[in-house]
Amino acid sequence: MKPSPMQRLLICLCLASPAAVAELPLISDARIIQPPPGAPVAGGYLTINNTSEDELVVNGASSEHIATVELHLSEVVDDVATMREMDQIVVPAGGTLEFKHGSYHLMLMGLDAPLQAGDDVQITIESSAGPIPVTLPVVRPGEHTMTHQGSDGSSQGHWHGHGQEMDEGMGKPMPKDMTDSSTN
Ligand SMILES: [Cu+2]
Repeated sequence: MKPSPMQRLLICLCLASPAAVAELPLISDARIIQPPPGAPVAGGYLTINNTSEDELVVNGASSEHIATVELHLSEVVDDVATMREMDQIVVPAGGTLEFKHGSYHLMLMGLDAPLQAGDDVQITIESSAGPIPVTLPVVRPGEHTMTHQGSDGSSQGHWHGHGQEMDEGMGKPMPKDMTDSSTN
């Protein structure tokens, strides 16, 4: 007897789901750069190693304690640093993708409490392999990272705690050298 389309579908689903669960990518170097005091946003970084034989599509992120977590890509267009929200980010089969300064990052927005070095933030990354739970420790800006802070932490704040990625909003260009002073 030939299997009905519904039976075939069920067989496919049964075969597919255990593999999908087992093939979560490896996450390393997860971290959030401690934002300046009062900043409503922060940048999160991590490295995703897709060990599976399938392309991994990252298509969202969320956190219980943070209003909005977006996938962002920083880039320099016509000498101006901008960033935009990505609907999805693809990590090829067997490939590694590094979220880092000046490139892909998690944009944590609407922080209701200050993030301090030593805190841990739980973020769930949505992907084609299923939800990926990640713990991101908050760290101070590294010495290798230039820290550009505005004179007013509560101002036009859309920052990452370091230079070049400051931006007032999605895709809206701002001069790279807009601010360069220490916190008052
Ligand atoms: Cu961003």
